[in-house]
Amino acid sequence: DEDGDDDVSVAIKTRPKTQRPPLYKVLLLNDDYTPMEFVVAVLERFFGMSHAQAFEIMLTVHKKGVAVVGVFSHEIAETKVAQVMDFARRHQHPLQCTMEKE
Ligand code: NFA
Repeated sequence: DEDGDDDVSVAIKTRPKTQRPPLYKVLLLNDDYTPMEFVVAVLERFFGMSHAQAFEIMLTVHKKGVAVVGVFSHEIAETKVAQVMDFARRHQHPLQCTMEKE
């Protein structure tokens, strides 16, 4: 080149920032009154769990106080929470379901 120096090139890999939408954990909370079988039915109906899976997660909530029952987009998580809360209310159980950003 013009000044006589040698050109030395170093290739640097750049990673284009791929945008992923945030995910939300849907949580089920324990209480003293909702029947265990009702919670199992909720997990089967709204979260597509097998009976065995649902029973296992229900027991985790019962013993630990809370468990993550699924991870979804904001819109799907909101829908799940609304479905569970509505189903519980209609059956007059105090079961609580919430969501939080992962
Ligand atoms: N703790 C409730 C009971 O003993 C069962 C339950 C489990 C409620 C998970 C809410 C969530 N009947």
